[in-house]
Order: sequence, then structure tokens, then C-alpha cells
Amino acid sequence: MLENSMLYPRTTVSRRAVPLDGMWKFWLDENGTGEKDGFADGIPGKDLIPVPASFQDFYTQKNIREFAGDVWYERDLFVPGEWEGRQVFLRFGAATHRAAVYVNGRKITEHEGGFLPFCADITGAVHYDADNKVVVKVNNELAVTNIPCGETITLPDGRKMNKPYFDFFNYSGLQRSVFLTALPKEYVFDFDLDYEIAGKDAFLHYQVRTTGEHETVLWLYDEEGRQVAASAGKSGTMKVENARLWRVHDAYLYRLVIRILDGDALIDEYGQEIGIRTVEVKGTSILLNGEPVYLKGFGKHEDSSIVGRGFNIGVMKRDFELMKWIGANSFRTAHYPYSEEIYQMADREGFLVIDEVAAVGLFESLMNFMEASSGKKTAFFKKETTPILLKAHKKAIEEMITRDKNHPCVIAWSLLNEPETTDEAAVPYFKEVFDLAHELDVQKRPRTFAMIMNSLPDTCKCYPFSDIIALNRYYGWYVSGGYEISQAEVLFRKEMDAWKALDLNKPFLFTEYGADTLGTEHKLPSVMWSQEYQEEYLKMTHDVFDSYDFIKGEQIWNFADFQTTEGILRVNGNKKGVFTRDRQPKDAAYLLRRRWKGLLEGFKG
Ligand code: GCB
Repeated sequence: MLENSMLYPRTTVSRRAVPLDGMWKFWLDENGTGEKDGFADGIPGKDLIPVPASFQDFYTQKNIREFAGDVWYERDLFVPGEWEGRQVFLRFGAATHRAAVYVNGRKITEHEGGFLPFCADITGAVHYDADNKVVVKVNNELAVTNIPCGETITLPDGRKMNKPYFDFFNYSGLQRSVFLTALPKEYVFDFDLDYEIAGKDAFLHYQVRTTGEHETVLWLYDEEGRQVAASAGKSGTMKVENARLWRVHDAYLYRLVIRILDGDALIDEYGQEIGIRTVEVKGTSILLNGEPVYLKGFGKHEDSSIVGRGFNIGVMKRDFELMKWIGANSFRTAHYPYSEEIYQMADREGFLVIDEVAAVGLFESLMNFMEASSGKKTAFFKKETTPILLKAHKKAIEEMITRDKNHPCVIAWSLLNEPETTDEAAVPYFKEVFDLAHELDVQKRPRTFAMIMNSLPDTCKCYPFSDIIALNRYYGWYVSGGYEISQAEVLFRKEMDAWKALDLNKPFLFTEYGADTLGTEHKLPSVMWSQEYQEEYLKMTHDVFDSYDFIKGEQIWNFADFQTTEGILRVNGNKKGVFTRDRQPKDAAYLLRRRWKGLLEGFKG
């Protein structure tokens, strides 16, 4: 059970939420002595850095960009006197990958895991009507005991260096908004919603958790602000007559308001936009409101110039406009839960989201996507430290589901990306994470994991756990690329025929396929890396998709070019984007647009 509420901070009649975004003091702890040198009381220097943002791409020194270790943030915090007697929290959207929070020199809390929110209860540590000092130590070292997995090595000159087991730059820092919040002592902590559609009406089953015993009441308002249902009690059902359903690109949002009352007096109020919809897997179909849907879209990243993985509201807006333009209806939050504002936007815009926890790099290799294609086998889950990893992984699943479960956009949970699945040791590990997701989600949304190239019908021990079989496949890129593309197609079809022969009666989804393409390169006839080849590759791949009825979606890798660690396989980043990193279309974007605009929502339904 989580210690702190994961609800998004909002100001209401009973609550206050003050964003602390802006310039914070910043210090890179190159000697790793911050703790001993008393940084908890205040950090050295005068350097300022924006929050939210990754710290890496602001500076001109490579040792800052590549830094592995502790970085420290500091700012003053004025806490209004009227807040005395309330519960006062600092609420971090995320701190990558772990953090310790100090207020006025006192350690308040620690948090492990870089992509989910946490609160520091500072009620007893602050001076009211006065300035206070907040210091946050953020550490970005990678290990096999935490997600995402990697290692931290020490170079001969004594500097530490991160070695990710994954293919995106290890951006870190305070990458999401920080809020100062004040809540009443008794407050709405969490709630769960589940829907049932009955003809024109809908039933909304709910459960509310509060921190006290007073009466809880719920109101539901439509988009015009008219009250359409109400109920009392911490659990129950509301009937919504003539319910407007939440649909793809036609997202009707009701507003749920939860109040805690003491007689006529209001103790707490929390409101959130919700969408009435059901999600289900039946046979080989993915059903939204009982109707089949074919997923078209992307694996994405939170990644942009200068701010790195920092939440960027402008980039978010542009991304949604491009996704609408191209005819996409969905995306996967590869390879970590995204900023909460992105799910709010997906709710509003009617996009279907596969929400992925940061369990990436669970494969013994620095370039797992390459080595897996070569058929190399390892037993990642046999390590002595696996139980520690599992614990961190389960905690992240709990935090993700608690945070995101009430977003109508979230239609499935992706519990791992490209783990090692060919050794039996993976099976008990998978069982734990898949069971946990099922137990935590009252909506029992489909669960999946993205399967690496060597997780094949005859080698993968874990696909039976998935409700949707999600494949990451690169036939024509990592396998038989270029002039050999006809060979790639033969191998691809051979694999798909083998899946077909298993007759799993489950939907298949391509969570990755793609070819690195330089936005600057044209070549007739094509060569790999040219825009012409990206189109050739896509035509072949789509032909294969269209040959199998059980394939119920395609999410190309990647929406946009993104930063990775430097290396011989990456030209200043991964270039599989359909859009460049500054969000302009490559030629393939027009091909995809023609295809996706032409496919019916219920294609192959
Ligand atoms: C994968 C990984 C993704 C990589 C991609 C690639 O299989 O899941 O993180 O970026 O391949 O481009 O190689």
C-alpha cells in the first residue's frame, strides 16, 4: 500500500497546489562528498538551472553531460501562515532515478525510481509565514537492481560513467514539475472507477479511499457543467443515463467531484475529468466500448532538444497535432511512464495509450536489441540480485497503476520492454508482475510486454502471460536489411506463420518496427539510412501486417528521432523517427498518413 496519495495536485476549495517550476540552484557533486559536506543545509555555488528539465544538455562540458552520480538542487520556499494545521507536501512529478529531500537541513524522504511521482510530507519541518530551504539530492546511477537496468562503471581517471542496457540517453534530474501542496488533515487519497455500459446508459462503479471516517459524496457533471449523477458512500454505483461514451478522437469527458463532508461543512474536495468507456480483449480483438479497434501509432519517447527528457508543454502540443495529422490513434509510453500532463492531453484528444513501466534493459547486454537479434541467450533472471530488482519493479507497477488507472486513455499496461524470456528463470518473475497488475487494476485492463527479436514462438517462455501479444520486430533493418529485404520478408512471414500455427486466439500488436533514416539523405535507388529505404521497408512490413487477421495494430518505432548514448550504431541518436527530433516530417510520414487515414477504426475487426 502506497504511503502517499498519487492524485495529481490541484487547487480546490479545500486544497492548494503551487507549482515550484522555475530556476533552482544546482550543483554537480563530482567528488561525491555532498552528504559529508553538509549540502543538506545548502549547496555551494550560484549556478541556476530550470526545473523541469534534464540537466545534461544545457552545458558545454562533456563531463557534465555524461555525469554519473549525485546532483543537488536547492530553492527557497515560502509557506503561507494560513496553511498551519494543514498537511503540507512537496510533490515531485519525478526525480530520475532516485532522490532524497531535505527541508531546513532535515531529511524528509527518499524515493527510488525515476519516472513516477512521490510526496515529501513537510508539515512538521517547515516554518510558517517564513522562508524555508528545500534541498534535493538526485542520483542518476544505473544498476541491475533497479529499473531501467544498466551499470555504472569507473573509468581509469576515476570518473563514473553510466552504461545503460537500453537505447535512450540516460537523461536525469528533476524532469517534471514540483508542487507545494496543502491538504486538509482528512482528504481524498485515492479512488478507483470501473464502467459498465447498458444500452444507452452506463454504470460507474466506484471506490474512494480517504484518510478519515467522514461521509464521502460524489457528483458527476457533464461537459456543460450539468449534474448528471450523484452518490454517497465510499463505494457504490452511479447510473449515468444516456451516457456519452469516451471514443477515439471523440473524447467526451465528465467531471467527477469527490467531497468529504462533516454535516454541511466541506472537509475536502477533489475533482478530475473522467471518460466512460470499456476496454476488453476478446478472441483476437481489442474492443473499446464493445467495438473492435485497430491501433495505429507510435512508440514514443519524452525527448527534445535542450531540455532532454524534461516535460515540455510546447513539444507535447506539437506531438499531439502531428499524431492527429498523420491519422494515429494510439501510442505506447516507451520506455517509462510519461509526465501526467501527457495522459491528461490524451484523455482530451481521445488517444489510446499503452502505459509502460520503466522495466527496460532486463537483458544481459549493453546493446540488447542487437544481440537478441543474433540469437544470443542469457539468463537475466537468475542473478542473485533478481529479488531486489523484482521488488523495485513491483513498486513501480503499483505506483504507475495507482497514478494512471483513472485515465480513460490508458487501455493496457506494458509491464516490460524486451526482457530476456528464453530461460525458465523468467517465468516466476513474469508471473509476479503480471499477477500484480491484474490485482491492482479494478478495470482488469489487458496486460502485455514488448517482445524482443529472439522471443519467438519456439523460444519464448513468457508470451502466455500477455493478453495482447506485442512484438518488436526489425526484419529488413537488424535482420536482412537493404537489398536483402526480400529475404527479410521471407523470414518475417515464417515467424508470423509459426505464430498463426499456434492459434493463440489473442490479438497481436507490433509495438516496434522501423528503420533508421537520416532526414538529410536521399538516394535513388535506395540505400539503408535513406528516406527511400524507410519507405521500402514500411511497404514490405505493412504487406506482412495485412496478411494476418490476428494482427490488430501497428505502432512504429519511433515517433521522432531521439537522443541515445554515443556509439557506432547511433549517429548522434536513434534516427528511426517518422519525424525529426525537431518534429518535421520525413518522407515516410506521408506514406503512413495515406495508410492510416485509409484504415477504418475497426480494421480487421
Ligand atoms: C528496440 C528497443 C528500443 C530501441 C529500438 C531500436 O527493440 O525496444 O528501445 O530504440 O529497438 O531502434 O533498436
